[in-house]
Amino acid sequence: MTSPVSYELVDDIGVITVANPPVNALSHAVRQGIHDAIAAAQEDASKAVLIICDGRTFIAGADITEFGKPPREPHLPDLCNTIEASSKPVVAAIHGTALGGGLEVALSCHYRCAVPGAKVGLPEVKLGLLPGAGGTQRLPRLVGASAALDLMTSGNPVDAGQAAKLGIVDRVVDGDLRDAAFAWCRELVANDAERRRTSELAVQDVPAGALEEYRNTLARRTRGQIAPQKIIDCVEAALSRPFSEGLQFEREKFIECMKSPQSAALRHMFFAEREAAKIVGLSIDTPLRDVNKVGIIGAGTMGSGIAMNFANAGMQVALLEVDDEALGRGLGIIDRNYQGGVKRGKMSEEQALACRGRISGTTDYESLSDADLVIEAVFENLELKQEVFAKLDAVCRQGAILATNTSYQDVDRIAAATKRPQDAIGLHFFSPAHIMKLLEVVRASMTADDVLATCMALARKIRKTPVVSGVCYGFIGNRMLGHYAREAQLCVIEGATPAQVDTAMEEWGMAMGPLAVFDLAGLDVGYKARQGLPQAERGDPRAFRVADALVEMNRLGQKTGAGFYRYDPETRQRSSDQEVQTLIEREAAELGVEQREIDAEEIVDRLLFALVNEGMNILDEGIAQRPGDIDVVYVYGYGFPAWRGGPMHYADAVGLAHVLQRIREFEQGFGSENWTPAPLLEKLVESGVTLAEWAKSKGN
Ligand code: 3H9
Repeated sequence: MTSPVSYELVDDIGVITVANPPVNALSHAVRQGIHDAIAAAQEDASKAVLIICDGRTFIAGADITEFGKPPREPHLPDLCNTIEASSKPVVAAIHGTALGGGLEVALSCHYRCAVPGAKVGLPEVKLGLLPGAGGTQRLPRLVGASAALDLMTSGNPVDAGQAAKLGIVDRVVDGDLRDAAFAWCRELVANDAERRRTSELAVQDVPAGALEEYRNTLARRTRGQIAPQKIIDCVEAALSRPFSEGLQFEREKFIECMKSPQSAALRHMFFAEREAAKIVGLSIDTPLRDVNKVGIIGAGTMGSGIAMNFANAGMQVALLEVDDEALGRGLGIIDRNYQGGVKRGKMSEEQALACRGRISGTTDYESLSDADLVIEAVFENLELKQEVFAKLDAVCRQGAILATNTSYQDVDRIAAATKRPQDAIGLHFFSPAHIMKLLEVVRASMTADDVLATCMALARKIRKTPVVSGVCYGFIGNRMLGHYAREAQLCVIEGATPAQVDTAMEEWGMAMGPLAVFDLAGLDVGYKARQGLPQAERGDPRAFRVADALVEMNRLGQKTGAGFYRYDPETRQRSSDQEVQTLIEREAAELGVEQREIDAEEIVDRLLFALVNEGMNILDEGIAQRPGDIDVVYVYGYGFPAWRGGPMHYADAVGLAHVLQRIREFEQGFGSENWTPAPLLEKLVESGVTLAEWAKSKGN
């Protein structure tokens, strides 16, 4: 097999070229190749060595697919030491992204240059890891402990300009990178430049107490996660120990992280997110439709947020409302959102103006006649949505994509209101639509392949994470949420306080407890959705007694200052409310439910396993393509902690047999109406197969 690393002597420069597409990850063959090339350079006539990469990027890190497999020499930390120990100056020439182990290789070189568009960073924390090839020891020596901590605990990359300011790269070079790097190598040789070894630099001390303060702030920001704290441990070691000891310490901490369930969950999420973009049975060569002009119907909070996504990606947007007053309100929301973005430093004033300039308002359907994509975001009502689609059918050009942003309704029935159901699709955005990453792409029974492929590509263009869902009530996310919400509210009726339910879930890792989320979304939203359903389809009537009563008391949640909680008008801080407690006890008494103590474990298991059980049904019915897709929906759309890996990965992690056992206990205790084990779960447990194995066996 040919090596992905080549070495050649060009005049007196030894050139190591890495060519390991797609991202030049440091597979065993790459590590071996660089190791051999450095060794060869020590013996030949080269006077300097250049490490450069082919393709779209410099080395983007260790090869994540090798994690968990038996390690093979040369190990990356040793390779970095070998590079640094070279008797000839080594220069890294960076383009694209030098990430993780890739940056660690560069930090081991004696000099670094980069093109202006390059980015560098240590994103290991996003995989539940820490830089494990000397990064935690070399970066603080190069840029100081404080900047190194920020880079490593955020995991966010910096651009070449910032990297130069920080001292990570020495030169930002214009023009052809190879030519510029060559010229620099010659200059270094001519000047008999020293071998600058980062490991030999002294670490700048930090003020007393600064690390502890950093630790505490980070503990609050990254609640429950172990890798960020271990990064601080390593920086502490860099400050207090000789380099070699620091490196040893880093190795131990890296291995601890690597073996942790948190890293397994985050690595699962890394691949799940990328897998979700792939559609089973759809060729990657499916032609795409051109989308330059987008129409949005309905300028409420949702429609306005959706419009901003497309404008931010450079597309023209026409926002349609029934009259000028409603239109003015919608455009006002957009103005305020852009002003907020500028204030928070998310975009410059000029960028905001340019984006806002791409959005025009209209009250006339005719002005959508040249749109390439129209998304309706009107009130959640089937007849109304069908009416809108019929109007679109009349005015839109042939080939335009007609999308509905419905959260629950049957996309097939909406599509049937047109004579072109093949052009119809669901695009379910999450609120606030200009911020939330998730986009459920609902494939209706007649949706054409090129419509689906175009929407998946478009999602990436507007920086969303798309997941394909089949048609069913609530699609993947909200259908599962119904079961989670039911259990949360039943726990309350049975004796847990709203605060106990929310705290249990938040301590477990959810961004926000379920009842606080309902208050945030508005209790009237669920209320109206329930009213729109036939009685038989509303679910367990005991579950919604309290929420319905709160709506009838005009306690709609945060927007009225009260819902399951009372809210401070200034800080929006929630506090428990005796009035709600009295209401709960009264409803429980009327239902004949004897209230009892419910511990956090029961709350967590009931809520999460209700999600998992319905997730299994969704997989069995083919509504979701694979378990990882469900995990992406929950992590990107519902505040599920990424370090738990989404509900389906979590089920695998705690063991499907345990999940089934708990569900059977709940079935015994609470009845089979809410708790019938999903047939797929029973089947997997019976055959001793994990969900991940099952997905793999199906080729997913
Ligand atoms: C590390 O370095 C640990 C060390 O400190 C210590 C070790 C001892 N490995 O994202 P894309 C695949 S931890 C294997 O769609 P983009 C990816 O799965 C690592 N495969 O492209 C996808 O495959 P497919 C630290 C990888 O242009 C394909 O490449 N580094 C890796 O949107 C294209 O990826 C990181 O965490 C990898 N490292 O974005 C960087 N990276 O086509 C992780 C990607 O089959 N990578 N693949 O679906 C990224 O952030 C992005 O991929 C990158 C490109 C920005 C580079």
